[in-house]
Amino acid sequence: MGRLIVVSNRTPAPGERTQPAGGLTVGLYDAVQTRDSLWFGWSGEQCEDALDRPVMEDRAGNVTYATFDMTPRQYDRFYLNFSNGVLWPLCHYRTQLIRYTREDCEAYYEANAVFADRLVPLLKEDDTIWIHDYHLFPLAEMLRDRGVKGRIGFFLHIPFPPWSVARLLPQLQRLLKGLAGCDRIGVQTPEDAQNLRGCFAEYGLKAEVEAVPIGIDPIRFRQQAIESASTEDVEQIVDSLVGKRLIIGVDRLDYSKGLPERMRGYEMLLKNYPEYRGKVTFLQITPVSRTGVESYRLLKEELDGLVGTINGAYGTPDWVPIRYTTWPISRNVLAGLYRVSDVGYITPLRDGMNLVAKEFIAAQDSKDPGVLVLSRFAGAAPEMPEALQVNPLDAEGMADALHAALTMDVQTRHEAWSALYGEVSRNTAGSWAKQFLDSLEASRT
Ligand code: ADQ
Repeated sequence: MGRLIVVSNRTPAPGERTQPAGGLTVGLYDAVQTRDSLWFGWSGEQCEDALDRPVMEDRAGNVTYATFDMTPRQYDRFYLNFSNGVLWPLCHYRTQLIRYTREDCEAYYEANAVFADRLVPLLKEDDTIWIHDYHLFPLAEMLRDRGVKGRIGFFLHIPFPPWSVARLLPQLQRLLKGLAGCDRIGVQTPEDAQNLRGCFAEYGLKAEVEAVPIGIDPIRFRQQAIESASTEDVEQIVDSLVGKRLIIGVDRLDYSKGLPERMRGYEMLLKNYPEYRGKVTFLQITPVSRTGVESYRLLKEELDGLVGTINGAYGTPDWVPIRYTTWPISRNVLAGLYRVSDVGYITPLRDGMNLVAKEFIAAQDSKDPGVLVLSRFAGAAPEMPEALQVNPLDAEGMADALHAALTMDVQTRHEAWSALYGEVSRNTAGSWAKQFLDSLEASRT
């Protein structure tokens, strides 16, 4: 079997290579460890003379990490402006937030060409290439143009919108034509697959699109949660709750995650069910991300204001309704916090998958499991019908679901959790990568 070449915008930082920190790194961890692999992408560093600097290689176990730096212009235009200021809002159905310029679009293609130029000399004939995510839509075609003949697969971690939304993107046809250079394209849900196929069809493009939902490593995460729940860090937090029920939310600070709507749902719980005042705590852990994009800065201001308003209106000298932090928390502590929580409150407006929902389930104590309140717009929703599914725009509905979760008897909780844990264990990170790579191998050479 030839090597596996993984290409993603960023490669895992050295500290994440043996201890994967989340999302894509966890998903690919097993796949790259069990086979001779090369992981190629941006180092995370920027410098003016980046284009004159060589690709750096670093071997750890079965994996060679090949990384290169970006110029500040590439970082601004390719990464911030086009990838995260155009493609991210488009794919999350937030068309009002798109800030398109032709110069950013060209910079996106130029940056992809740099990926291609730098990757080609590292490739061997029988390599299988697996490209990840929206930063690199055009890369497959650019590799083909440079003579690459081996199998190329692509996985989109975020949603793909229907034609009526996608067609807002100037040069959509060019983008999809680049993507069609792949032998196989994986997306998270059947809805995304249908949308993407529909867009290809509009331009008469042929491509193999398949829904392959990403999973986690439930055994490893569960073990982490069990160990972490009895550490001093987690016990201190539990002690500080003095018998209050705990609702937890964990997300990057991103407008796709429905954070203001989630706050309003919780506020409605306190308004419509006053018996919970002083008896419940909502802990929202939300490290800031992409602060270089204006819409993220505005969201943070909105959220800071909303949390302050709700805490001011309902809090008492001895009770804070919402505990809110914009600092990252270590994965270990996070796992333990999920385990000691009564409710996982995970309500994105749109999400490719949402691994936090799966991690929350994996972390629960099987004898006394917590309840998952999940947005029906998370990619995880079709796989998790036993969660209490909500529409994040419906604050009353969210409050009712929180109330249902907080009053659910242990037998009902156990039944829901068992079904959810069964699904999380069936469709893991390992089986996701295997399923995608098997179908890629089965495609044309
Ligand atoms: P993200 O948008 O980053 O990923 P998510 O799927 O929830 O969203 O994955 C985040 C990962 O980071 C999880 O493993 C989580 O534990 C971790 N994480 C989140 N908040 C954290 C915090 N405060 N501190 C520490 N760790 C934290 C993108 C898509 C998703 C898709 C994934 C994987 O947007 O929809 O599920 O890729 O395909």
